[in-house]
Amino acid sequence: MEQNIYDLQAEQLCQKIKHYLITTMGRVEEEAGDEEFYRAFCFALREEIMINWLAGIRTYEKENTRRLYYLSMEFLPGRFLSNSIRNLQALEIVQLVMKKMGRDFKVILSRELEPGLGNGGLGRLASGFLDSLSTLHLPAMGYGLRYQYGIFEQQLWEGVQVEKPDLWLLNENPWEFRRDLRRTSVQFCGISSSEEPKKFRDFEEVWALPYDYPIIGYKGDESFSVTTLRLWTTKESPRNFKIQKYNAGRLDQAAENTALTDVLYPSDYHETGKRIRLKQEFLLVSASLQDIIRRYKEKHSNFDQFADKVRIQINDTHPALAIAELMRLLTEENGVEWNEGWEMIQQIFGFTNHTILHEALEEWDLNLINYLLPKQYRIIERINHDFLDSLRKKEGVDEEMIRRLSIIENGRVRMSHLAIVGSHKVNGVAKLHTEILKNRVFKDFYLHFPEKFTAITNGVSQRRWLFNANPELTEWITKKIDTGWIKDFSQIQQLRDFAGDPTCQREFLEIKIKKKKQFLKFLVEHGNHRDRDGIQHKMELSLDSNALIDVQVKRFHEYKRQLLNALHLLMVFQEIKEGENRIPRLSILGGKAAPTYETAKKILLLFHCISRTIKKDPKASSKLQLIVMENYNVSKAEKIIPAADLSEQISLAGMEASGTGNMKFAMNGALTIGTEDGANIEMKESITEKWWPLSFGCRAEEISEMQKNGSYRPQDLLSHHPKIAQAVDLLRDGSLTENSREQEALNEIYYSSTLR
Ligand code: 26W
Repeated sequence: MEQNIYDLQAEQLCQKIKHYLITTMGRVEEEAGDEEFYRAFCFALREEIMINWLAGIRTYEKENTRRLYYLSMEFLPGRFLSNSIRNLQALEIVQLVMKKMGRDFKVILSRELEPGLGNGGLGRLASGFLDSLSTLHLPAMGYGLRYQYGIFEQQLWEGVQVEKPDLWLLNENPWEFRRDLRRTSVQFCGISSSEEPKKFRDFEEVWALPYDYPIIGYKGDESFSVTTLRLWTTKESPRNFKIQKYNAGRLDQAAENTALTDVLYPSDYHETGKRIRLKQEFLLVSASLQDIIRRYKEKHSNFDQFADKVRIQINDTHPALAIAELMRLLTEENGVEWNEGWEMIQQIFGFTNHTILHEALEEWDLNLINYLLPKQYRIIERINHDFLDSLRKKEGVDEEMIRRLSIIENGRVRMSHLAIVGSHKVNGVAKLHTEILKNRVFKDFYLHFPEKFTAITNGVSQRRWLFNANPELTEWITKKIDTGWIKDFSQIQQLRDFAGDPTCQREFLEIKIKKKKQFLKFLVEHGNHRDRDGIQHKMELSLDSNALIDVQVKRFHEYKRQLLNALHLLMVFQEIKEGENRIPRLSILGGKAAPTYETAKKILLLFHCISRTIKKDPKASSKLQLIVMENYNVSKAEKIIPAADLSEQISLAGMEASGTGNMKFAMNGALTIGTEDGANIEMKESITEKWWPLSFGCRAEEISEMQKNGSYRPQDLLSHHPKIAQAVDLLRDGSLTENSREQEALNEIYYSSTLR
């Protein structure tokens, strides 16, 4: 009976796919390539979710519920198709369709180019939230930018990072819906006259056009919800092109606004201060807020309920201008009084901080803001003025304290201060991180507004990282504890009852081996390395699934300490050469370096040199292999993480705000080697010390101590540990390099890490 229903549904889907092939691509089934088939398949599947998508929006409208809006400059949703099929519990039907139509499901899935509209953790977190909000049927929406080019494609030419444009929009994208009716105008610049200071003229108008993406929640036993991710673009609005500038021979100026959403800024942890970036941030903020207000006004004739109906979360300071822009929209365009408006603002906004790195804290040049956003600048001035006035009324606040708290200081606008002042809650992304915010980074704010600060530890979507990425382990878990964990991950605790059972242990290890084999197969089929001219060559594996798979995948950054991993590999290399018996180890490294981050790029090059050196040594290569994976992204993560035995989370304590890779590996059964940092600490707490065998490095307080009293002396370390010294020496003695460019890079790493 059930088989018949499946068969019928599969047959219907087949008909729809054929229909789309013909009507949208002009192709018949037999002649359609994989790319066309992929697209037609998505179109057909899309039909199945439209009713739920619309119904959800209708319900929220009818019930006039409070809405949560998540504003973020970055989203990293990963591929849509596979995750959506799994969430819809449609895998069996789809597999049947593929069989009927003679297509290879894996090949079709891999046709999808993932939207890399983010740098790393912060963007992935934003997408994870949308997945959860959708699964939990909560009335929420994400707002971001539809960058024509997402995070660059990383190529490694003999270990040198070469950045190529990310072409995710090369073909028509079946997951996006262009919403012409929701087009919004955003204004920059302008001058005001002294008679009417609020009236601006000669401003620059930029049109933002939204595309909507359906974020499909997990279906479970009930029905599923679809949440909207709305991304703005300036590219598709012909009015943004300035023909007069073009005629005057200034193509750059003519196209500045059509190009505004062209590229994602690829420097995480580093604020750029660039004008185009400020324009991008304001575009997101202003277009989204106007959209939010429009939606509210469809239901209300005044703003009395606005602060009750709207909540806006700002993802780091990047959208913090929303505080000034909403204040302007309320008071200047919707007749709300200043004080009332300000009360509303503080109820509406929440602010999440994601890093304590000083270089990453956004500050804008006052003149730049005043020039590009004169209206908003005046509002910021007034907000700051009122804020400082209220502080002055407090006891014990001197002018030095005022300077430290001021939003505007020293010719710069401090976006984190604006965000804190305008929000009712400020959250760090793990306990330790929040403590550091309270006691160090935003100490003065915490002193005056302790009630605002709160810790909300990050999470990940078990649906993408376990349910979808590891069907074998999913099936095993579900056999033991049923499916409740797919929606509510706390239920995974029930597995404890099985942990000591030898049969369960064996079953679990069998699955791990299976995932390792699949990954190794993927490496053999797709893993290439490039020579100095960028030409790809097949990669050879010297180890098999018996090897320990040791993985560090994340952005390249000094605080993430990939360098320590490299030095450790050199030690292992030496030990094997000296005849020590070590278990075979396959070390996998992956991650992008910001294009201007020279040190990170040198560390990437070092890994290449180490990998090559090991490969050339027959004895070492029978026990050790290092593979640097090009262009680490969400899709690659889905393949690597289930196969890992060891998860490297070895940050400089205090610096990794939370970390989320740590959780993805842990839920796939890898052991963590980790610093007591970010969410590692809380993971260790809940796993308990007993089952956390691999703690690594100093704790945050020890690091602070060392920094305070200058007691970190790498030379002492080297003189006490000959094995480490021997490994570190390889950096400068020429044994890893083949040319002077490489040796210069390694020398720099050597001297900057050992001379202090
Ligand atoms: C201004 C440029 C810029 C862009 C992105 C500066 C800073 C960022 C992010 C804050 C970098 C980031 O992704 N931070 C990571 O956020 C994750 C989600 O909260 C945390 O798990 C990571 O620890 C944190 O490094």
